[in-house]
Amino acid sequence: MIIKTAFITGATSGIGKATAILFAKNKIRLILCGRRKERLLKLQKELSEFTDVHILSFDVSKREEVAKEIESLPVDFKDVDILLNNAGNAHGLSSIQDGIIDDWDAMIDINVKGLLYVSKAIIPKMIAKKSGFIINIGSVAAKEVYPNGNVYCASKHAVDALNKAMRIDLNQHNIRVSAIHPGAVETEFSEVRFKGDSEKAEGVYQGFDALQAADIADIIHFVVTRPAHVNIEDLVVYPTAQANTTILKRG
Ligand code: NDP
Ligand code: 8X3
Repeated sequence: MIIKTAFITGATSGIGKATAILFAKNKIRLILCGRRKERLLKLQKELSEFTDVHILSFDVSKREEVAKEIESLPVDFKDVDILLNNAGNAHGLSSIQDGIIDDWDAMIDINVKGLLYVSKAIIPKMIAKKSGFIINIGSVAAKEVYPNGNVYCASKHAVDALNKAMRIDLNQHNIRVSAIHPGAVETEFSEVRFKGDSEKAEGVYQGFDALQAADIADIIHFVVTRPAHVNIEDLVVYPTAQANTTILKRG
């Protein structure tokens, strides 16, 4: 097997972390990113028995930081084959009239602009070697709008549009682009959305079998291991109990 290198944003938790673990076990070399450096260091230590791991601690929404950190990659990690644009979160769940502008800024800055800043720094490396794979993590909120989801849904609709745009513009460079759009995945996502209110966050996943981060990692791994001539445009993945963003069978 050809050894590949994957660059994963949001590797400190949830879907990004689960993907890092699965990729490591499949001997994919890793560049793991996130703001919480102590978590990155711990994960690096754990996964080093399987593969080479480099860590970069930066905030995806800080344009200069993103460029500087990616520029700092050591020579043997500069050649990125897979970019997993995963870092992101929802901040708040309120009507448009009650929305908090700082929350809106956070979602647009991280989920949309952050994804763009990271992609802007990595894409030239892929163009230069005429190959690469970009996986964008959208959401079912990229496909539907639900009550009080307004700006989070808008940010993920933007990810859906950018996924399509990247595939069009990068087609001539032999770069594959795919998106995964999950429904409810039990991660720290709701802790962040509800700003540390654990009771509210835990309630989101009660009474049904939510998707786990490892389920999404498995799908990401499937997508990136298709033969070179196969590109999956996108996949929408729900837990069985969830029919769409508003219909969820509990109990
Ligand atoms: P988690 O909260 O568990 O993980 C979010 C990750 O994003 C963390 O590693 C966090 O790292 C990173 N992150 C957040 N903000 C920043 C930032 N400003 N700069 C750098 N990294 C950042 O949630 P999930 O694993 O569930 O979320 C991953 C992706 O999946 C997100 O894009 C989310 O929107 C999407 N998603 C989640 C669903 C769910 O139900 N859980 C469903 C559909 C989509 P750190 O804090 O260390 O920086
Ligand atoms: C996370 C899933 O339904 O809370 O993107 O938007 S949802």
